[in-house]
Amino acid sequence: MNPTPRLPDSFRWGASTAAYQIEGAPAEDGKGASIWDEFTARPGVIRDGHTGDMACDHYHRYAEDVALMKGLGLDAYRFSLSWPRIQPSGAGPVNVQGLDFYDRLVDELLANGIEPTPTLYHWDLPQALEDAGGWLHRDTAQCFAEYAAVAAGRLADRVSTWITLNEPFVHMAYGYAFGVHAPGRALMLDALPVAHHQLLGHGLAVAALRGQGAERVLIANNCTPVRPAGGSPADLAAAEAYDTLHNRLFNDPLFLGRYPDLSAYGVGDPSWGGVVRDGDLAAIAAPLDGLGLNYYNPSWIKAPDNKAPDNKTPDNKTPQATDSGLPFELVEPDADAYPRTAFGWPVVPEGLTELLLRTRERYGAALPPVWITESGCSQPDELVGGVVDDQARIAYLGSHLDAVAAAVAQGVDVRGYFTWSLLDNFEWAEGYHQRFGLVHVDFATQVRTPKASYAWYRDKIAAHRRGAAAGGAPK
Ligand code: IFM
Repeated sequence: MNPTPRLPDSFRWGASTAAYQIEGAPAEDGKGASIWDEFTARPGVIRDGHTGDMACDHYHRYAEDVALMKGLGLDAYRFSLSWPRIQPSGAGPVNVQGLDFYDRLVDELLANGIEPTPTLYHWDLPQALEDAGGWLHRDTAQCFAEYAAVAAGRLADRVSTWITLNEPFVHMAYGYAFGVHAPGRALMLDALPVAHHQLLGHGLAVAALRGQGAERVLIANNCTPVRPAGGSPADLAAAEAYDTLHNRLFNDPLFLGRYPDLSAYGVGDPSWGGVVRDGDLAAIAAPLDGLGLNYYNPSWIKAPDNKAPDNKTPDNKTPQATDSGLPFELVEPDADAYPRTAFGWPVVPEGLTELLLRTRERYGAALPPVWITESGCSQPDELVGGVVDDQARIAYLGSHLDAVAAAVAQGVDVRGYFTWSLLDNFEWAEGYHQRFGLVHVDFATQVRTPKASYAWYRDKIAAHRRGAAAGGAPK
């Protein structure tokens, strides 16, 4: 029997969060409104009317949270900067107090031996920019680059690794196409310019970050291995179309310098009707130091039925394409085929190996080193007698780390793993109903309780380091 492959000795261990999901303090110290502040105030859009107004109160409790990270022995912490905390209207005047907060956080991390790894944009666009057209508008890309320069101008003396965008696919699809996330626009295929303007913003931000001395720049794309639900030509074509929209649209321009064929979406013209301008693809394809991959599960795809539209989004899933004009339909695997998370998402660790191998196969030498920038699961965690015994999360993390090791053994250059998430937090349309953290948060009292998975991850990291120091990391 082959032993389970090892992770490289130099493998980096991390955890991820995002500003709106943990910070709270939505209007403190000069912060401007974001689209999530505005969206969550609308009745009926978030389960039980939850908002991120308090979240984990990380804005005030960051030192306690860094101590939790230190207890884990993290190498790196991935968090996001709130753009409207730094630039309240998204352009022009800078809010120095906002930068001061991230300055304190960065210093606290460094003092505890943890590498700060900020993401510039995790979906909390300044509301003022949304009012001017948001990511449908090309100028937002330029504003994003200016904000990147401001953030790096203050922090790049201590921050080496920067991530531009988080999951531009999800932001386009949920925020602008289906309207179940902020800014709540339901434009379906008319949301496509959001993809290009985010990617253009990314490319312009890469240059801005490097201009301020950033050493390493990545993007974090949410990717999924696409599996046709059946073997018919129609199912295979639908799977291709979904792969194009979810994965290739956001990776091809970075690593191939061109967009994939979007004819399945009625886009025949390479300029997308004037959206993609001369020079844009060169800017987007600026060399990167790494690709961040956020992985949760594969997608099973079949050819669309021509049935009535179903815009329900029960489990934070992409709404079904029906007579909406989309050339695919998402289907669920058999109920008993895989374990499920509390969200109902299938647990498919081998899908992560598959994703890494497919990504390497598609981009070959153009693919930079990969970091898993999110991987984790929501579970029905309960605090009983001061303990959260989240064995399902432990199994999830262990199997997904093994899946990374399997890809590494087949030659994929994976440098690190950030679990989602450090803390239970505000899970977007689901409010506080889905818990993803290694640390349980009581949202009424803000008491943090490390779960069993926290101790497991800590021990896993320590064992890996011991093995590396002894000349070969154990599994
Ligand atoms: O909580 C989110 C995160 O903000 C982006 N990636 C997926 C996570 C779980 O849904």
